[in-house]
Amino acid sequence: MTKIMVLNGPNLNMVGIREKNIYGTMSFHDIIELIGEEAKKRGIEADCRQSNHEGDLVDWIQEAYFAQYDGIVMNPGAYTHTSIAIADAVKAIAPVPVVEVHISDIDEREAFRHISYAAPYCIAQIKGHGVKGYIEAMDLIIRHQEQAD
Ligand code: CA2
Repeated sequence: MTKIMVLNGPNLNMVGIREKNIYGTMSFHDIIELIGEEAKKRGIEADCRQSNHEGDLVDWIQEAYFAQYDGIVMNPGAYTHTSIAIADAVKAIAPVPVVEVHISDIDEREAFRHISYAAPYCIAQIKGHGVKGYIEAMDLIIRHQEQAD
């Protein structure tokens, strides 16, 4: 069975509680439940994780490689704009496909959010599509895997 890791970085557990105008009203718990339901519909497994710690995200990206996951859907939160360690980890696990997701459109926000260190090593970046961006990212990985088969 296709197995995808869904990684979320710092503060994503706060969506739906604060800054609803930017991130929407859906709680993080409900987002994870939705991703699980959509994965089930597609006959795949989504292993969803969230951490406020950069090293956890690096460890999980490496785990996805060693445990032979089929791909990663990743919203690194603010680490998107700061973390060379996460970018290096994504680069290191090639050719495992990684899709970067942002709920908000980072290019329409503050200048410091315009840079993503990991994006050059991802097969795609989805931004500003809200929560459905995670589902689109999952579909991109499924399609990518079908093309490889
Ligand atoms: O748009 C996205 O998905 C982001 O990755 C979300 C990050 C932000 O740092 C990125 O620039 C874009 C923030 C995660 C949620 O942070 C919250 C902060 C306050 C209240 C609720 C959520």
